[in-house]
Amino acid sequence: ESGWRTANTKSVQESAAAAGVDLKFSDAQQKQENQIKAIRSFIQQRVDVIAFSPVVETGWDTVLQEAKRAKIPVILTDRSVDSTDDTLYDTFLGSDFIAEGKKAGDWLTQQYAGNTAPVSIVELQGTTGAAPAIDRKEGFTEAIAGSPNLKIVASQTGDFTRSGGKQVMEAFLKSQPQIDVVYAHNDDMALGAIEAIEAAGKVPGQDIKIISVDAVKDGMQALADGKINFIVECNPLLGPQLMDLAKKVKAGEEVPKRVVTEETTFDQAGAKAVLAERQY
Ligand code: GYE
Repeated sequence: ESGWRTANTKSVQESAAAAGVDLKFSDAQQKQENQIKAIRSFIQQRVDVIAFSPVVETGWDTVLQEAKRAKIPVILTDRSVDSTDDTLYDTFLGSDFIAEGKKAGDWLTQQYAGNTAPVSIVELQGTTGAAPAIDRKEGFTEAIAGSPNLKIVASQTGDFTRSGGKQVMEAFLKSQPQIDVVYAHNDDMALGAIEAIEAAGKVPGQDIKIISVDAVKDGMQALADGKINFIVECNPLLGPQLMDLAKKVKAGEEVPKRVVTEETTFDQAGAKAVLAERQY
């Protein structure tokens, strides 16, 4: 689905090998029904711990109750669920997506501080119903609420993919009389938007400013090249912490209910400075 997902998967697989953990890995191809099938299969195999990244927030209580009845601890990684019963999982390891959206909105607000001219923003949302899509929208909207000239004039899901971002941006370029800023919920959609903007004869990063989230290699390259203006990092390297948490829950040790990933932000100068050392 994205550069982020590839890096996250690699981190989990490499960390399992390094930790001597026997990892059974299932790629659900972005489908909830496949995730549920895989969880049921892991329950039948009587694994020690189940960890997964819920593709959407809703619809998990039944299968998580089955894991609980089988006395198999569950770790939510990357994304969370909307279950009101938090005994259905031992811990949630992942980013604070509302904070990520707020960082994006705060940067934009600073860029236009003191201006009163209208600024038209189009938003490329992540997968419909996914925690990062819901929360990044909430954080961004909250952050720009104090600047009435900053307006989201169009918002649509590009499903976190490059092709989705390109298709939606092509439609926005046709339907919107004026676009000043793109807010993309991930780098892959921002990179798709760049293709559409350039095909329309406009200069990304100049004619249309772009803010994105993730800071994967291709996104950071576009930022260093001036095609993106600001990226909020979403760290995919959850593997080491996941293996540590898995060993603790297997051993019956107490773990925090929430483990928040550490991450930062990058402007164009910042990207140039770190590009060579980025791991993903
Ligand atoms: O930002 C995006 C991927 O769940 C935080 O999923 C993750 C998001 C990430 O599609 O690139």
